[in-house]
Amino acid sequence: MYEPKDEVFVRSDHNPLIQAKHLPYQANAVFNAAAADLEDEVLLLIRVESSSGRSHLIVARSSAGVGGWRFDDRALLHPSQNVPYESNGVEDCRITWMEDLQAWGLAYTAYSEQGAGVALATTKDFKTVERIGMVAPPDNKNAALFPRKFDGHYALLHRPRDGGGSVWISYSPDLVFWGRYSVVIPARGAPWWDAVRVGAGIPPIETPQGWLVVYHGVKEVAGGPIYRMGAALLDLERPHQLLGRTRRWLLSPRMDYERTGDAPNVVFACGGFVRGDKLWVYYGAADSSICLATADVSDVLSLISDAPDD
Ligand code: BMA
Repeated sequence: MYEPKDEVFVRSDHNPLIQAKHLPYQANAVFNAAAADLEDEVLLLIRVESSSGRSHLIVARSSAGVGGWRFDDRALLHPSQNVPYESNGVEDCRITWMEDLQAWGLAYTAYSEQGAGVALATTKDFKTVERIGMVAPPDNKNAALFPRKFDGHYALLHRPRDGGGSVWISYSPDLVFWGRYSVVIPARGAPWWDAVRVGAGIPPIETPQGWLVVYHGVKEVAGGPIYRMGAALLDLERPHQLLGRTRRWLLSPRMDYERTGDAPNVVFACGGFVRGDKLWVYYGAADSSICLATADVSDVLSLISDAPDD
């Protein structure tokens, strides 16, 4: 298999791990899964786009996190007229273990006739959810909660469409009311790989050096947008401070399954965790499948601190 030499991530030999044909029911596509490491198994909350074009989120489990996926009988979150802000679908969840709540925090894109905004919910068992509500109105996406509080406040990364295409952070005492907005990872401008839009990928991971944030960056070229993956480091106690970011991307669409699909040239991470010294990242490929890539955490951190030139 072709292994690019300029990327620290190693793709699973089993990619693409999950496609629509693996689901027990008919759907257009599966992609952009959140992930939780349950130690004896990996849980993914996968985005399924049905043939109506709307998406729902359903749990899939696998003991090794690679194959043998078992799907729940019904979706955990499904578009419903009872929840007006989700009437056109739920997309691109990120899961964070919230230490003080002893529950999983879900941050996802909630779609309605008014557009796509950021909604939060919690779950303890992945069978039922407690909705917190919409916390950032349209147009806003790519939200991820930090696992702990800062001076008594929760923190959330998100990406308002009109905020310069940059990742913003905000704080809340109760997960409901949010404020103290600031830009934390700016889009870098042309000609960079993360020129026009960036968005948090997997939830922030605490390391001795700072919060490690895997993010996607978009460059618009004549053939359309290219979505790639990089990483940034945020201050441990003041996460609105950017300490560094990779100069180069860490994963770029190269494989056929990343190049070809409903949205070509897309690698888009929503789920991941650290196991031992490895960073596991589940990413959507071309909006048509779910894939896995792993990297040494120390390699990713050194590409942020050393940021080698071209
Ligand atoms: C983004 C989101 C993602 C999608 C990506 C590539 O704006 O809508 O859900 O995977 O575009 O199409």
